[in-house]
Order: sequence, then C-alpha cells, then structure tokens
Amino acid sequence: MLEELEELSSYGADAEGGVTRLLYTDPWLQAQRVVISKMQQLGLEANFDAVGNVFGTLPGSQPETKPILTGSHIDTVKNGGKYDGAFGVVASMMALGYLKAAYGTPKRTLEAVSFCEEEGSRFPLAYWGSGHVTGTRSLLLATEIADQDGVTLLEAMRQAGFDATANGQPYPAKREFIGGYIEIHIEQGSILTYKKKQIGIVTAIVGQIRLTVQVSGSSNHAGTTPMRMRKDALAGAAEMVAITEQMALEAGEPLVATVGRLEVKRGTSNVVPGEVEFTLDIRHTDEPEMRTFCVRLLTKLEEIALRRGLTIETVQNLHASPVAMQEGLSNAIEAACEAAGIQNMRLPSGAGHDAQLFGPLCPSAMIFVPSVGGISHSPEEFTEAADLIAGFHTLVHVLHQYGYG
Ligand code: HGY
Ligand code: MN
Ligand code: MN
Ligand code: MN
Repeated sequence: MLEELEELSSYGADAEGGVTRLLYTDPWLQAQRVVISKMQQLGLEANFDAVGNVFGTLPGSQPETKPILTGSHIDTVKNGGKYDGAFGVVASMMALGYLKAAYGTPKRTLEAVSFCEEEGSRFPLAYWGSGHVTGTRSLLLATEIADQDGVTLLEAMRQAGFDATANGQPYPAKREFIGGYIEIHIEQGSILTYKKKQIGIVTAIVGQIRLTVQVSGSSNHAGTTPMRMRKDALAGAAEMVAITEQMALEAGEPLVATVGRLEVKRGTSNVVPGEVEFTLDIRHTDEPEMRTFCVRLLTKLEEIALRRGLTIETVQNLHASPVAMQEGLSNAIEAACEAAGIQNMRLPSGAGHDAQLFGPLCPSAMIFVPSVGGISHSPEEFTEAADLIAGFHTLVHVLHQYGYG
C-alpha cells in the first residue's frame, strides 16, 4: 500500500515537494489510469464512468443485494499532500484485492471508487465526482463554471476524453441501489494525535458554504488620485478579509471562515486597484448557525462596500449541509477496532468528504487515521505507516463483515 501511495504521488508531483493533481489535467488522467491498472491487477473489474470516476468491482454471488462502495478522491488541492484522498483510493482497492484473494467471491458486490474530483481546486465547485454518482451535480453546471483560465468544466471534461454520456444517452448518473458507503481518510486535524488514538470514527461531517466575492471600485492613477477620492477595491477587500476573521473569532468554534484566494485584477504597482476577487469558505456543524453567520457576514461586507463607494457581487459555488454518519456502520468500525485492540474515538470532521454526499442516500461512515501535526493541504502532510496499516485492517474487517457476512 505504501509503495502504491508513493507511486500515485509522483503524478502531479510539483516543484515545491507537494502534489498538484487538478481535475481533468494530465497528471490527474495518468493517476486514474494507474488506479485502473492496479485494480485490474488486484482482480477487480475496473473502468472509468462517463465523467472520469473509476470503479473497481468485486462482483458478489447475490447481485440482488445492494453493493457496498468504498473509496475517496484522486484530485488534490494545489501543492497538496500525498495522502488526502489518495490514501482512501489505494486502501479501498487493496482491501478488495485482499478480500478476493483471501475469501473469494463475496455475497454482496463490493466496489472501490476513485472519485474524479472532491476538492473544488480547479473549478469553483466541489464534489463533481461523487455528486455525479449521488445525482446532486447537473451537467448544466459543467457548461456554466470555468477555471481561472476560462476553460469550462465541460470543455475540460471533453478534452480529457469524457462526455458524460453513455452510448449517446445522458449518462444515468444517480445510483439509488447502494447498500452503504465507507470512506477511509486522513484526519487532517490533530485530535487523534492529541488524544493518542490510532483510529477515528467520524460522527458527522461539517457543513460548508463556498462563495466568490467580486469587489469593484475604480482603478486610477496612484500618483494623482488623492486618498479621499479613491474607490480602492483592494483596500476595501482587505477590510472585508479582516472583518471575516474578526466575526469568525467572535462567533467561536466550531465555526470557521477562510479567505483562501484573493486576486487583484490587472494589479499594477502604480494603479489604484479597481477590481478584486476573493473566495469565502464558511463551515459549521449546525446548518442554521452556518446560514445565519453567512448572512451576517455578507451584510457587513455590503456595509463596508457602501461606505467606500465600492460595489460587491457574491456568487455561491457550494452549499453542502452537515451530515451525520450512520450509527450501524460506525458501530461496526468501532467493533473492528476493539477486536483488534486499536485505540479509537468518535469525532466530527471539520473537512468535507465525499461521504457527505452519500450520507443522505445510504448508510455512510468514515474511518480516520491520524495526521502528524494535524497538517494537511500541504506538502508537509504525513501519516505514520503503522497508522495507515491499522486503518487498512479496520477497513478490511468491516468490508469482510458486510461483504461476506
Ligand atoms: O476542503 C475540504 O474540506 C476537503 O479537503 N475537500
Ligand atoms: Mn479529502
Ligand atoms: Mn482535501
Ligand atoms: Mn473525501
């Protein structure tokens, strides 16, 4: 498993020692192709679906029983780590390979899946892959959203060889007939380390609202425009970023709000900035609290713009509600840990995951393994081999119980 993880991280390895594997780019396509060939070597029936997800199937003897899916995502953030998503993809396919070799045909079909995209790191939309399978992403969206070079998701998808149809018919994306979804993933936080536990059993996944904010003022000469006569979009945006942090601090945990990207359009040192775009990522475990904070914050940003003679326009790119993981599957994970003497605990996830989209559809659960220093979305991301292996064995145990029991 460790070798496969290392190999996968070479696809998209960037100059800063991280991994950048953005949806439908060459490193992404090469990595998905490697996943397919590994799955085939493990004896799974593997192929792409119509938008670029990869499924590796271990057919069961009772096709009338609903299959269990297990997997994660293959895309990464820019300059990310080698474990976020990829560990779940590798562990899932190797778990099915191990079960096939050790126990033969399961009763229930088991499917390992490598979702094409979860991060929303190239396009202002997350969960394109799992959203397709759970029927929560329309193809219309693919024509409407574009990356920072203006390439639409649909164009990028087609350039990578996917057209979201099967034999010319709009691909019947949504799958209703799923018995359960299990995702193993790095914690991306430091609770497990702090509590000295090797496995985390996720209780709920945080809700997320992601927006893009356009701030417009008027660009002007930096030398001849008196300070009081400026409509400086960057100074305004800077005040908005500061108020975002201040309001989030005042709201207190578990609310978090982040401005991850800020761009001065046509920025030049001797021009008063006229156009600025920045992103907002707001999260909370409670839906009403998340919505209320979002409304309060946007109202505040409007006030700042008004006072400064600026205008702002916000576009909501993502609204993912908080989702509880299923008790039955979670208890099975806990029992597997107890049987193996693995120290474990229940905890919420502050990161979003594909399991968030399966939660409303079918019994879903997540297994976490510790992130050293709680670091993720960074080349410093690291998990000890012993913890990866403990997670893997726990996943195998639960899949064996549901697949062969
Ligand atoms: O942003 C997240 O929470 C996840 O890593 N996509
Ligand atoms: Mn992830
Ligand atoms: Mn991530
Ligand atoms: Mn995930």
